[in-house]
Amino acid sequence: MKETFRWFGKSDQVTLMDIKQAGATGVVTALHHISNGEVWEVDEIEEVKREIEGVGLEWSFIESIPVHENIKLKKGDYKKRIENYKQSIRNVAHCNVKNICYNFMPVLDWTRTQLFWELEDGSTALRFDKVDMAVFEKYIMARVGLEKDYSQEVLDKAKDRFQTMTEQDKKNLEDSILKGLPGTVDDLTIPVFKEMISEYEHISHDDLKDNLSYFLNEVIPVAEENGVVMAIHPDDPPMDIMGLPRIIKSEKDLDDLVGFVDSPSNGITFCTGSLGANQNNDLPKMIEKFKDRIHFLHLRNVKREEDGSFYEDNHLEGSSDMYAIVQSILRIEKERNVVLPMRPDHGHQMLSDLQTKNNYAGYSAIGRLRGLAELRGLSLGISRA
Ligand code: DNO
Repeated sequence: MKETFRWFGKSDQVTLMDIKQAGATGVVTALHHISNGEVWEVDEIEEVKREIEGVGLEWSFIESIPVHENIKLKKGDYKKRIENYKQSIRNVAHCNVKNICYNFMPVLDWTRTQLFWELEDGSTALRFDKVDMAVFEKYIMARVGLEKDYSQEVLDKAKDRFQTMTEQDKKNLEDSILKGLPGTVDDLTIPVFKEMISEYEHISHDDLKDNLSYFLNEVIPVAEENGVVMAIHPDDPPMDIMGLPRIIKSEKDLDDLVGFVDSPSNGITFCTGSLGANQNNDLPKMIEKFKDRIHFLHLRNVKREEDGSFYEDNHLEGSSDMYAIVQSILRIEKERNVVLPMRPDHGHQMLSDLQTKNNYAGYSAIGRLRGLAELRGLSLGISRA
């Protein structure tokens, strides 16, 4: 595996030199300042590339070129937005950056309810708590019809929890869900969020899959022509939330995806944390099955709880068998004769991370360094054994 680290650009407290010291050789980043749906211009791409290469690193993967909501909804100016996307593909290819990660999650990108959840050892982790989610939906955003998406037990617990919450707790929960997470496209307020969600009222899972298929049939030929691979990121968490359809959560969904366009350019970002939060996903089996389409790896481990909650555990602990996962990855790399870019996905806040202000949640320096070092050791151990 090629070791990479995500970098959020100049505003990131983790610098390119830090990434070098972590032992990574590749960087994963995006033009975070460009509005969703606009064209990425060559000079802007080149500037970031120069900066990365200036310290002797490589821009291994773009994460992400986001997909405009109108494309997901197939409405309004979606055709223009798709043309813009095609132009961005041509432009990044022109600059010789040929790997693009994207997702097709409606309205929200990844979602957590707690960004700094304290663990027994004093470090903090990201957490998705089903009861907190129910509190948010019922008492903070007042979503009509949410009851059918939760068990009575969770709803009862949500009622009790809400009564004990301070105003600050409520604000923290709202911010965690709507504006806390790095890499997401927009910070949202409740009214805007509600309006965006209402656009999906009549969009079923199948409709959204049709819209994804349409988008891919438009852009994949351009990607192919330019030697670019597209790698979809699975939905995180891998379940419908807030009544929104989520369509990339399981083996069946990935089967559908690869069938939309039969091309190696129509690929997958295999995120073991996102897919691992669904207990029905057999990750090593899925790696084998989709081996020709996996272009990018996000390695992390979640600890699943009975009611659908989970938290992000240390990379080698948690509910997924990281040994079996890395073994499968090394096997497919050998078979395909490729080296796949991998990034240690997220990490706890620990040691000096805990003193750093304005950290990007999940993207701490030391926590990810620990994850990367553990994964590096695991991989070396397996390949030498
Ligand atoms: C979270 C990330 C996601 C990912 C996008 C890809 O840490 O893995 O935000 O970048 O979903 O488009």
